[in-house]
Amino acid sequence: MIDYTEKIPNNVDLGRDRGLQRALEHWQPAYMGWWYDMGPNESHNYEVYLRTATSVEPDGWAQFGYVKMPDYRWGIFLQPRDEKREVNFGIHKGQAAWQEVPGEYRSTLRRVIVTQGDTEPASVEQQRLLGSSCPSMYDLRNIFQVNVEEGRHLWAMVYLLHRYFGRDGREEAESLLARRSGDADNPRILGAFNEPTPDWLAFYMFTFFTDRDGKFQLCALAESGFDPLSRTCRFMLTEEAHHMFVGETGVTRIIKRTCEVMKENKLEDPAQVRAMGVIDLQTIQRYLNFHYSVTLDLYGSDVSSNAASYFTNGLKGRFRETKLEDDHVLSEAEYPVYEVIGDKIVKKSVPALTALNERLRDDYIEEIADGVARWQRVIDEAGIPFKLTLPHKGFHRAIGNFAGHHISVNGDVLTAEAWEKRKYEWLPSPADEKFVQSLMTGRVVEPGKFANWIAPPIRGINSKPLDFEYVRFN
Ligand code: BYC
Repeated sequence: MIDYTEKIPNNVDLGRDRGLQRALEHWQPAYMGWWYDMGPNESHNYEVYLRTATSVEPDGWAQFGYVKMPDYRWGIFLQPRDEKREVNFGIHKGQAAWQEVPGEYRSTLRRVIVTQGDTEPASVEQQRLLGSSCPSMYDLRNIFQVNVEEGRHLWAMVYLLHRYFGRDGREEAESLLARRSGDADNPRILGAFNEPTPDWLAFYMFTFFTDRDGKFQLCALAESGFDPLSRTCRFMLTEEAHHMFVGETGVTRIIKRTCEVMKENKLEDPAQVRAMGVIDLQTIQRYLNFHYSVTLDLYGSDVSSNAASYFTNGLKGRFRETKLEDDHVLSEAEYPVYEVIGDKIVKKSVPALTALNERLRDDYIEEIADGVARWQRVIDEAGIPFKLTLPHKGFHRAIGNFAGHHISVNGDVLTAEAWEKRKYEWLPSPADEKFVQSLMTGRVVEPGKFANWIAPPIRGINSKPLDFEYVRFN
């Protein structure tokens, strides 16, 4: 169970390590300062129907109740330790999992933890203005739930930095509160976390696509031989599931509403669909293309010696590493990657060890394809002849073998001029964004009411009705 009588709720017996407790209690007001500045805008007095973790056991970790977000009990929750756990891959395979950081991997591990930690506050910053254009009280509550849990994920990484990395760790923890999404001088580390999330379609796409990168990266880190990192990530994954749910159902509901309006009014022309105050499927496809492609970049270069050494040294595994049936060392295996040669995309085989970023990206793509197929079903059920597709893996990429090339959604290699001419067939144009935002100029917060451009969800949160007062504005 988690001890909520402590200033910092935790299940790591924090009180026994006074130095660590003091260091974290020192970081806590800085975190709160960041939350007041960069957390959801104008929300500090709202009472929000939130879930809070009460236990890390799979059954019954959540308790629901009204909380003012600055009073949310951010804390440190690790999955219980398995005394028998081993390093399951790489050159240390078969050794007991490490409870302290091996000296030779200290800077690498710190870097991975900082990179992970940096994404969490970044996403809160990206979403901070969305409350003022929410489509319903239900959705407003959901974005706040996502935001407080991203805050907790930051706490999770900061705990590891403070507990295991001494002074450098404490400095990194401070820097996590100093960088800002999109800042010209001090941006967040990874590309996608510096892109704006200007509207709710972008928010749902982000939580579907980018939070799912979170899932896959956390799964890979949950395999780590560094046991505290593994245990932290395992608990974070239980929270991540809700974020992806918000994204998947959010887009589903937008598609559903558009399809209803198209069917009722027998419309297909996007301009006529827009005139009815809903988002045309073509625009949804362009948002999908954008969020998919910037998220693919988050997996890093197709061929990466960093990724090879993370794996070889037992720091970061593959997706579901222990379920895979091979030697878990990858000394002989090969893996296909793609590169652009002239005006062609060519497949080539490289040592699997160097292609681990690409492999994780491919695992991710498989899961994404299933989600997009579920969206497609909504369109098919409405009998509308429109096909949502995933663009080619090389489309609109800024990291890896496709960076610097212009690849169409179908995988054609284009000249810079051809790309410039056609890019807004595939990516949201300023006019598309302007249109989407024109639907979201104010917030809809009457209990049970939903904006015209989105269908209500099938059910409420924690079995509450849809017209439940999920947020009290005071
Ligand atoms: N943008 O060898 P490479 C989440 C850099 S999301 C900018 O390919 P590596 C969440 C790279 O840092 C999950 N730079 O990279 C979701 C390196 O820099 P240096 C986040 C990039 O190391 C929603 C250089 O390029 N977690 O949790 O194999 C809401 C060479 O690259 C990018 C993690 O990512 C980029 N996209 O792999 C809230 C897990 N990609 O050393 C939260 C931790 C690469 O040359 N991170 N670079 O200066 C990692 O495991 C790895 O750092 C990466 C990159 C997979 C990201």
